[in-house]
Amino acid sequence: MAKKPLNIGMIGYGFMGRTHSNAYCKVGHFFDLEYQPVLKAACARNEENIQKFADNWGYESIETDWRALVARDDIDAVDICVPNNLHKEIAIACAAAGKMILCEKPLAMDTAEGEEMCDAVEKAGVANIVWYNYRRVPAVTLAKQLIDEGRLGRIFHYRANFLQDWTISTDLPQGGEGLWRLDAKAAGSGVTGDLLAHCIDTALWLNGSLDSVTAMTETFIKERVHQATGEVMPVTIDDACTFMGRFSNGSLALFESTRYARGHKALYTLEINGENASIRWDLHDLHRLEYFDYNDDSVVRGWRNIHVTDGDHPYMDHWWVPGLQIGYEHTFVHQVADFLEGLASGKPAGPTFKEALETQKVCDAVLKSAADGSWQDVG
Ligand code: SOE
Repeated sequence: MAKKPLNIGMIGYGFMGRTHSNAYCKVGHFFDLEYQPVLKAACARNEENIQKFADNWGYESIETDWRALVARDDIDAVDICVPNNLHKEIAIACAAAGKMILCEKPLAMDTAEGEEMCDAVEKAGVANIVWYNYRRVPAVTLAKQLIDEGRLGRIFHYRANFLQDWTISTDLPQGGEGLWRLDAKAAGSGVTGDLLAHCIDTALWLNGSLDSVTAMTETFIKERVHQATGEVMPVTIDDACTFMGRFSNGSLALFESTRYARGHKALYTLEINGENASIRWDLHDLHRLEYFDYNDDSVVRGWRNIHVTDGDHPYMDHWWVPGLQIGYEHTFVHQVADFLEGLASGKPAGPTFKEALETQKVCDAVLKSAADGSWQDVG
Protein backbone atom coordinates (compact mmCIF):
# COMPACT_ATOMS: atom_id res chain seq x y z
CA MET A 1 0.00 0.00 0.00
CA ALA A 2 1.30 3.48 -0.87
CA LYS A 3 2.40 5.41 2.19
CA LYS A 4 0.83 8.74 3.11
CA PRO A 5 3.39 11.55 2.79
CA LEU A 6 3.92 13.76 5.83
CA ASN A 7 5.61 16.96 4.69
CA ILE A 8 8.15 18.21 7.22
CA GLY A 9 9.24 21.82 7.64
CA MET A 10 12.43 22.03 9.70
CA ILE A 11 13.29 25.28 11.49
CA GLY A 12 16.94 25.36 12.54
CA TYR A 13 19.99 23.44 11.37
CA GLY A 14 22.21 22.83 14.40
CA PHE A 15 23.01 19.60 16.22
CA MET A 16 19.34 18.76 16.77
CA GLY A 17 18.38 19.72 13.21
CA ARG A 18 20.83 17.02 12.10
CA THR A 19 19.65 14.31 14.51
CA HIS A 20 16.01 14.87 13.55
CA SER A 21 16.69 15.05 9.78
CA ASN A 22 18.63 11.82 10.00
CA ALA A 23 15.65 10.22 11.79
CA TYR A 24 13.17 11.35 9.09
CA CYS A 25 15.47 9.91 6.42
CA LYS A 26 15.90 6.52 8.12
CA VAL A 27 12.55 5.76 9.72
CA GLY A 28 10.77 4.42 6.63
CA HIS A 29 13.58 1.96 5.93
CA PHE A 30 13.29 0.28 9.31
CA PHE A 31 9.66 0.72 10.41
CA ASP A 32 6.61 -0.28 8.39
CA LEU A 33 4.42 2.78 8.87
CA GLU A 34 1.36 4.31 7.26
CA TYR A 35 3.10 7.70 6.98
CA GLN A 36 6.38 8.58 5.27
CA PRO A 37 8.16 11.82 6.25
CA VAL A 38 9.06 14.00 3.26
CA LEU A 39 11.79 16.62 3.77
CA LYS A 40 9.85 19.48 2.21
CA ALA A 41 11.56 22.63 3.47
CA ALA A 42 14.32 23.76 5.82
CA CYS A 43 14.38 27.24 7.31
CA ALA A 44 16.91 29.58 8.92
CA ARG A 45 17.88 33.24 8.57
CA ASN A 46 21.27 32.56 6.98
CA GLU A 47 20.49 31.61 3.36
CA GLU A 48 23.87 30.13 2.52
CA ASN A 49 23.95 27.92 5.63
CA ILE A 50 20.40 26.66 5.29
CA GLN A 51 20.87 25.90 1.58
CA LYS A 52 23.94 23.85 2.46
CA PHE A 53 21.99 22.03 5.18
CA ALA A 54 19.03 21.44 2.82
CA ASP A 55 21.32 20.07 0.09
CA ASN A 56 23.09 17.78 2.53
CA TRP A 57 19.93 16.19 3.94
CA GLY A 58 17.75 16.37 0.83
CA TYR A 59 15.22 19.06 1.77
CA GLU A 60 13.36 20.08 -1.38
CA SER A 61 13.36 23.83 -0.67
CA ILE A 62 14.42 26.51 1.81
CA GLU A 63 12.90 29.50 3.57
CA THR A 64 14.72 32.28 5.43
CA ASP A 65 11.71 33.43 7.48
CA TRP A 66 9.96 30.91 9.74
CA ARG A 67 6.64 32.69 9.24
CA ALA A 68 6.81 31.97 5.51
CA LEU A 69 7.47 28.29 6.27
CA VAL A 70 4.53 28.08 8.67
CA ALA A 71 2.26 29.78 6.09
CA ARG A 72 3.01 27.20 3.39
CA ASP A 73 0.14 24.90 2.41
CA ASP A 74 2.53 22.09 1.53
CA ILE A 75 3.87 21.73 5.10
CA ASP A 76 2.05 19.28 7.42
CA ALA A 77 4.36 19.23 10.42
CA VAL A 78 6.89 21.74 11.73
CA ASP A 79 10.02 20.66 13.62
CA ILE A 80 11.18 23.42 15.98
CA CYS A 81 14.95 23.12 16.43
CA VAL A 82 15.84 26.68 17.44
CA PRO A 83 16.92 28.17 20.79
CA ASN A 84 14.36 27.85 23.60
CA ASN A 85 13.32 31.52 23.60
CA LEU A 86 11.77 31.04 20.13
CA HIS A 87 9.77 27.86 20.85
CA LYS A 88 6.64 29.58 22.14
CA GLU A 89 6.07 32.08 19.36
CA ILE A 90 6.71 29.54 16.61
CA ALA A 91 4.63 26.79 18.24
CA ILE A 92 1.65 29.08 18.75
CA ALA A 93 1.84 30.25 15.11
CA CYS A 94 2.08 26.62 13.95
CA ALA A 95 -0.97 25.64 15.99
CA ALA A 96 -2.95 28.58 14.58
CA ALA A 97 -1.98 27.45 11.07
CA GLY A 98 -3.10 23.87 11.84
CA LYS A 99 0.39 22.37 11.64
CA MET A 100 1.54 19.39 13.70
CA ILE A 101 4.51 20.26 15.90
CA LEU A 102 7.63 18.34 16.90
CA CYS A 103 9.38 20.65 19.36
CA GLU A 104 12.93 20.31 20.65
CA LYS A 105 13.32 20.08 24.46
CA PRO A 106 12.78 21.77 26.84
CA LEU A 107 9.24 22.68 25.82
CA ALA A 108 9.63 26.35 26.78
CA MET A 109 11.57 28.93 28.78
CA ASP A 110 9.28 28.35 31.79
CA THR A 111 5.94 26.93 32.88
CA ALA A 112 3.94 30.04 31.98
CA GLU A 113 5.16 29.85 28.37
CA GLY A 114 4.58 26.11 28.31
CA GLU A 115 0.98 26.57 29.44
CA GLU A 116 0.31 28.98 26.58
CA MET A 117 1.77 26.45 24.15
CA CYS A 118 -0.37 23.65 25.58
CA ASP A 119 -3.51 25.79 25.29
CA ALA A 120 -2.65 26.60 21.67
CA VAL A 121 -2.18 22.98 20.55
CA GLU A 122 -5.21 21.81 22.50
CA LYS A 123 -7.43 24.52 20.97
CA ALA A 124 -6.15 23.77 17.47
CA GLY A 125 -6.29 20.00 17.97
CA VAL A 126 -2.91 19.49 16.29
CA ALA A 127 -0.61 16.54 16.98
CA ASN A 128 2.38 17.51 19.12
CA ILE A 129 5.44 15.95 20.75
CA VAL A 130 8.62 17.10 22.50
CA TRP A 131 12.01 15.54 21.70
CA TYR A 132 12.94 13.92 25.01
CA ASN A 133 14.77 11.18 23.15
CA TYR A 134 16.31 9.19 26.01
CA ARG A 135 12.98 7.49 26.75
CA ARG A 136 13.57 5.64 23.52
CA VAL A 137 16.94 4.11 24.25
CA PRO A 138 15.90 0.41 24.16
CA ALA A 139 17.51 -0.23 27.59
CA VAL A 140 15.54 2.67 29.13
CA THR A 141 12.31 1.47 27.49
CA LEU A 142 13.08 -1.98 28.89
CA ALA A 143 13.46 -0.42 32.36
CA LYS A 144 9.96 1.05 31.91
CA GLN A 145 8.61 -2.42 31.02
CA LEU A 146 10.22 -4.04 34.06
CA ILE A 147 8.85 -1.35 36.37
CA ASP A 148 5.35 -1.51 34.86
CA GLU A 149 5.36 -5.30 35.27
CA GLY A 150 5.90 -4.68 39.00
CA ARG A 151 9.28 -6.46 39.13
CA LEU A 152 10.88 -3.79 41.31
CA GLY A 153 8.00 -3.68 43.80
CA ARG A 154 7.77 -0.61 45.95
CA ILE A 155 10.29 2.00 44.81
CA PHE A 156 12.47 3.61 47.48
CA HIS A 157 15.06 5.64 45.57
CA TYR A 158 15.45 7.31 42.16
CA ARG A 159 18.89 8.77 41.44
CA ALA A 160 20.01 10.49 38.25
CA ASN A 161 23.06 12.43 37.05
CA PHE A 162 23.85 14.26 33.83
CA LEU A 163 27.49 15.34 33.80
CA GLN A 164 29.46 17.25 31.16
CA ASP A 165 32.68 19.29 31.14
CA TRP A 166 32.57 21.51 28.04
CA THR A 167 32.19 24.93 29.74
CA ILE A 168 35.09 24.85 32.21
CA SER A 169 37.33 27.21 30.21
CA THR A 170 36.97 30.87 31.23
CA ASP A 171 37.71 31.83 27.61
CA LEU A 172 34.50 30.28 26.30
CA PRO A 173 32.15 33.07 25.18
CA GLN A 174 28.43 33.03 25.89
CA GLY A 175 25.57 33.54 23.42
CA GLY A 176 25.25 33.28 19.65
CA GLU A 177 25.67 30.36 17.29
CA GLY A 178 26.61 27.12 19.02
CA LEU A 179 26.79 28.80 22.43
CA TRP A 180 23.26 30.06 23.04
CA ARG A 181 22.89 27.43 25.79
CA LEU A 182 25.15 29.64 27.95
CA ASP A 183 22.94 32.70 27.50
CA ALA A 184 19.95 32.76 29.87
CA LYS A 185 18.02 35.08 27.53
CA ALA A 186 18.06 32.38 24.83
CA ALA A 187 18.07 29.24 26.97
CA GLY A 188 15.94 30.20 29.98
CA SER A 189 18.28 28.35 32.34
CA GLY A 190 21.55 26.43 32.28
CA VAL A 191 21.92 22.75 33.11
CA THR A 192 18.47 22.61 34.70
CA GLY A 193 16.57 23.12 31.44
CA ASP A 194 19.21 21.56 29.19
CA LEU A 195 20.33 18.42 31.02
CA LEU A 196 18.27 17.86 34.17
CA ALA A 197 15.14 18.25 32.04
CA HIS A 198 16.12 14.97 30.31
CA CYS A 199 16.59 13.24 33.68
CA ILE A 200 13.27 14.63 34.94
CA ASP A 201 11.35 13.56 31.83
CA THR A 202 12.68 10.00 32.14
CA ALA A 203 11.98 9.97 35.89
CA LEU A 204 8.38 11.14 35.57
CA TRP A 205 7.84 8.51 32.88
CA LEU A 206 9.43 5.68 34.89
CA ASN A 207 8.47 6.60 38.44
CA GLY A 208 5.50 9.00 38.31
CA SER A 209 5.16 12.59 39.46
CA LEU A 210 7.40 14.56 41.80
CA ASP A 211 5.60 16.36 44.63
CA SER A 212 8.30 18.62 46.10
CA VAL A 213 11.94 19.57 45.63
CA THR A 214 14.78 21.45 47.27
CA ALA A 215 17.75 22.52 45.16
CA MET A 216 21.02 24.36 44.94
CA THR A 217 22.65 25.82 41.86
CA GLU A 218 26.02 27.44 41.19
CA THR A 219 27.45 29.64 38.47
CA PHE A 220 31.19 29.01 38.64
CA ILE A 221 32.30 31.53 35.99
CA LYS A 222 30.58 34.80 36.76
CA GLU A 223 31.37 36.77 33.58
CA ARG A 224 31.97 35.81 29.96
CA VAL A 225 32.33 37.69 26.68
CA HIS A 226 29.08 37.72 24.71
CA GLN A 227 29.70 36.45 21.15
CA ALA A 228 27.23 38.89 19.59
CA THR A 229 28.52 42.13 21.16
CA GLY A 230 32.08 41.31 22.28
CA GLU A 231 31.14 42.77 25.67
CA VAL A 232 31.94 41.06 28.97
CA MET A 233 28.56 40.27 30.54
CA PRO A 234 27.42 38.57 33.76
CA VAL A 235 26.64 34.87 33.32
CA THR A 236 23.13 34.20 34.60
CA ILE A 237 22.66 30.52 33.80
CA ASP A 238 23.16 27.74 36.35
CA ASP A 239 26.43 25.88 35.61
CA ALA A 240 25.53 23.15 38.08
CA CYS A 241 22.35 22.08 39.84
CA THR A 242 21.70 19.48 42.50
CA PHE A 243 18.27 18.70 43.88
CA MET A 244 16.50 16.34 46.24
CA GLY A 245 12.82 15.62 46.13
CA ARG A 246 9.89 13.40 46.98
CA PHE A 247 7.93 11.44 44.39
CA SER A 248 4.18 10.93 44.82
CA ASN A 249 4.79 7.17 45.23
CA GLY A 250 6.81 7.87 48.39
CA SER A 251 10.27 7.35 46.87
CA LEU A 252 13.12 9.82 47.34
CA ALA A 253 14.78 11.69 44.47
CA LEU A 254 18.43 12.73 44.15
CA PHE A 255 19.48 14.49 40.93
CA GLU A 256 22.72 16.20 39.89
CA SER A 257 23.80 17.97 36.75
CA THR A 258 26.83 20.03 35.83
CA ARG A 259 28.98 21.16 32.91
CA TYR A 260 32.03 21.22 35.22
CA ALA A 261 32.64 17.49 35.80
CA ARG A 262 36.10 17.19 34.23
CA GLY A 263 36.34 13.98 32.24
CA HIS A 264 32.62 13.53 31.62
CA LYS A 265 31.22 14.41 28.19
CA ALA A 266 27.59 13.30 28.45
CA LEU A 267 27.36 10.95 31.40
CA TYR A 268 23.65 10.48 31.95
CA THR A 269 23.16 7.75 34.56
CA LEU A 270 20.14 6.62 36.50
CA GLU A 271 19.55 4.10 39.28
CA ILE A 272 16.28 2.95 40.78
CA ASN A 273 16.13 0.90 43.95
CA GLY A 274 12.97 -1.06 44.67
CA GLU A 275 11.88 -3.52 47.30
CA ASN A 276 12.54 -6.56 45.06
CA ALA A 277 14.96 -5.31 42.44
CA SER A 278 17.18 -2.45 41.29
CA ILE A 279 17.97 -1.03 37.88
CA ARG A 280 21.01 0.93 36.69
CA TRP A 281 21.65 2.57 33.30
CA ASP A 282 24.48 4.64 31.85
CA LEU A 283 24.37 6.62 28.58
CA HIS A 284 28.05 5.90 27.88
CA ASP A 285 27.10 2.20 27.67
CA LEU A 286 23.57 2.81 26.47
CA HIS A 287 22.71 -0.64 25.15
CA ARG A 288 23.18 -2.25 28.56
CA LEU A 289 20.75 -2.38 31.49
CA GLU A 290 22.02 -3.52 34.85
CA TYR A 291 19.46 -5.40 36.89
CA PHE A 292 19.59 -6.93 40.36
CA ASP A 293 16.74 -9.23 41.38
CA TYR A 294 16.52 -10.23 45.04
CA ASN A 295 14.20 -13.11 44.03
CA ASP A 296 17.10 -14.91 42.32
CA ASP A 297 18.49 -17.98 44.03
CA SER A 298 20.88 -16.58 46.66
CA VAL A 299 23.95 -18.48 45.48
CA VAL A 300 23.79 -16.90 42.03
CA ARG A 301 22.24 -13.59 43.06
CA GLY A 302 24.06 -10.54 41.72
CA TRP A 303 23.91 -7.67 39.25
CA ARG A 304 23.01 -8.87 35.75
CA ASN A 305 24.33 -6.90 32.82
CA ILE A 306 21.67 -7.22 30.12
CA HIS A 307 22.87 -6.56 26.57
CA VAL A 308 19.64 -5.04 25.24
CA THR A 309 20.00 -6.21 21.65
CA ASP A 310 17.72 -9.21 21.36
CA GLY A 311 14.68 -9.40 19.09
CA ASP A 312 12.29 -9.30 22.04
CA HIS A 313 13.86 -6.16 23.50
CA PRO A 314 12.07 -2.84 22.79
CA TYR A 315 12.54 -1.58 19.21
CA MET A 316 15.32 -4.12 18.49
CA ASP A 317 13.34 -6.30 16.06
CA HIS A 318 13.50 -3.32 13.66
CA TRP A 319 17.30 -3.30 13.47
CA TRP A 320 20.04 -5.89 12.97
CA VAL A 321 20.37 -9.45 14.22
CA PRO A 322 20.46 -10.23 17.98
CA GLY A 323 23.68 -9.16 19.68
CA LEU A 324 24.37 -6.20 17.39
CA GLN A 325 23.87 -2.91 19.13
CA ILE A 326 22.44 0.43 18.05
CA GLY A 327 23.19 3.91 19.43
CA TYR A 328 22.24 7.52 20.12
CA GLU A 329 20.89 8.42 16.66
CA HIS A 330 18.38 5.57 16.80
CA THR A 331 16.52 7.14 19.74
CA PHE A 332 15.40 9.88 17.36
CA VAL A 333 14.37 7.35 14.71
CA HIS A 334 12.27 5.61 17.39
CA GLN A 335 10.66 8.90 18.34
CA VAL A 336 9.63 9.62 14.74
CA ALA A 337 8.34 6.04 14.36
CA ASP A 338 6.26 6.34 17.53
CA PHE A 339 4.97 9.77 16.51
CA LEU A 340 3.86 8.45 13.10
CA GLU A 341 2.34 5.34 14.66
CA GLY A 342 0.45 7.62 17.04
CA LEU A 343 -0.94 9.57 14.08
CA ALA A 344 -2.13 6.38 12.43
CA SER A 345 -3.64 4.85 15.57
CA GLY A 346 -5.04 8.04 17.11
CA LYS A 347 -3.11 7.23 20.34
CA PRO A 348 -0.55 10.06 20.52
CA ALA A 349 3.02 9.17 21.40
CA GLY A 350 4.54 11.01 24.34
CA PRO A 351 5.80 13.19 25.66
CA THR A 352 3.12 15.49 24.31
CA PHE A 353 3.30 19.20 25.16
CA LYS A 354 1.03 18.48 28.13
CA GLU A 355 3.37 15.79 29.46
CA ALA A 356 6.47 17.91 28.82
CA LEU A 357 4.83 20.73 30.79
CA GLU A 358 5.17 18.55 33.90
CA THR A 359 8.95 18.50 33.40
CA GLN A 360 8.89 22.27 32.99
CA LYS A 361 7.03 22.60 36.30
CA VAL A 362 9.70 20.56 38.09
CA CYS A 363 12.45 22.72 36.51
CA ASP A 364 10.69 25.89 37.66
CA ALA A 365 10.28 24.54 41.21
CA VAL A 366 13.99 23.53 41.24
CA LEU A 367 15.14 26.99 40.14
CA LYS A 368 12.80 28.73 42.58
CA SER A 369 14.06 26.58 45.43
CA ALA A 370 17.70 27.21 44.47
CA ALA A 371 17.05 30.97 44.48
CA ASP A 372 15.81 31.07 48.08
CA GLY A 373 16.86 27.76 49.62
CA SER A 374 13.28 26.65 50.27
CA TRP A 375 11.39 23.42 49.66
CA GLN A 376 9.01 23.96 46.74
CA ASP A 377 5.86 22.07 45.82
CA VAL A 378 5.79 21.16 42.14
CA GLY A 379 2.99 22.67 40.05
C1 SOE B 1 24.11 19.90 25.58
O1 SOE B 1 25.48 19.73 25.38
C2 SOE B 1 23.34 18.74 24.95
O2 SOE B 1 23.60 18.74 23.58
C3 SOE B 1 21.85 18.88 25.21
O3 SOE B 1 21.33 20.07 24.66
C4 SOE B 1 21.13 17.66 24.68
O4 SOE B 1 19.76 17.75 24.92
C5 SOE B 1 21.73 16.43 25.36
O5 SOE B 1 21.06 15.28 24.93
C6 SOE B 1 23.20 16.33 25.09
O6 SOE B 1 23.81 17.52 25.52
